Amino acid sequence: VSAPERNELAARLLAGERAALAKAITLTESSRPEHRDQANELLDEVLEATGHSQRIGISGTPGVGKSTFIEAFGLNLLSQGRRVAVLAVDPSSQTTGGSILGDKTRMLELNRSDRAFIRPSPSRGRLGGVTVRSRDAVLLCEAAGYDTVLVETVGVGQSETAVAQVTDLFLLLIGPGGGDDLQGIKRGVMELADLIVVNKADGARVAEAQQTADSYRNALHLVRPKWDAPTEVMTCSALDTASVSAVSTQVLGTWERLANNQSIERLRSLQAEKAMTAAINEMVLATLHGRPGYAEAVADLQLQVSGGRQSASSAAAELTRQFLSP
Ligand SMILES: Nc1nc2c(ncn2[C@@H]2O[C@H](COP(=O)(O)OP(=O)(O)OP(=O)(O)O)[C@@H](O)[C@H]2O)c(=O)[nH]1
Ligand SMILES: [Mg+2]
Repeated sequence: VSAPERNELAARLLAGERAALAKAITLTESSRPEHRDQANELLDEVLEATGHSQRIGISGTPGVGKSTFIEAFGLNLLSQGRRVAVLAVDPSSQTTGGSILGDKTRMLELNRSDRAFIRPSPSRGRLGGVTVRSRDAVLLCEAAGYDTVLVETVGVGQSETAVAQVTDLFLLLIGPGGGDDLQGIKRGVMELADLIVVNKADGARVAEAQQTADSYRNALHLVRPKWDAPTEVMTCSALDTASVSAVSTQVLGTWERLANNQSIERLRSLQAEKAMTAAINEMVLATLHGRPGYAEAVADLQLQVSGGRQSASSAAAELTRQFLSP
């Protein structure tokens, strides 16, 4: 897009036009450097209109009910007069992308509202890249006037960290049952969570869900609280709107409290600094890969290194000297 086109795109974005938002996000996701440059200019142009939303990360293992929960949560937020954006981050399934593709059809009711925006994010398989791009997408949603941005990821370990880096609060969904071994959820992921929701607490599984919630409450005694209060554990069912509404109240209440004592502001400043570092790393790598002869030189040196004829650090130093020096 040309400069006047970009200005027009910025204007439409700021006016809250969904097609403009979708187009802007596509620009940030492009692998073409000129698109990235345009996206960066666009971001700077609308940056003043960002920052006002609640940024909420939602994660959980496949099938735990993330998409269903997000639709119910999203509808609750809409009923409060809010505008809701849903972004999906999927660094794991770069070949299939199945779960995310299904989401627009799964979140049917949410998708129907003109105050909701659902973006199934393409995956790139590179976590650093995912963080930078997701961050840009969150900012663009805010510029378009969405006042809650939900960022969904499937729990595969590292993707949670990526999502936690672009959101204010992080919800971990877990299934009822298997509370004793804590469902193999890694301690690091529990430490990221601001709220643990034991999902599918309905029908015959209500008691089981309560027990699971209790085991998590106990386990959380061993985890250092992220904020000034211990991490909450709640049960919830997408079939029970009252329970979804209770989670929503808890999330928004926590956000409000952390915003009032400047915790959100501090967190976001740190995130922005880290994002810059991640973007630099990404750009340096991209620059290296774009240099003629780089791939061949890496292949040659890899043989030296794997054959024990040169140390990894000396090979890396040689490469960067050769391809990055002015
Ligand atoms: N009983 C019950 N079933 C639920 C609930 N939430 C989701 N389900 C069911 O659980 C299955 C998985 O739900 P999804 O929302 O697709 O789960 P997901 O975590 O998004 O799954 P992936 O995207 O594949 O990782 C579906 O069959 C849902 O109907 C709930 O609160 N109660
Ligand atoms: Mg899903």
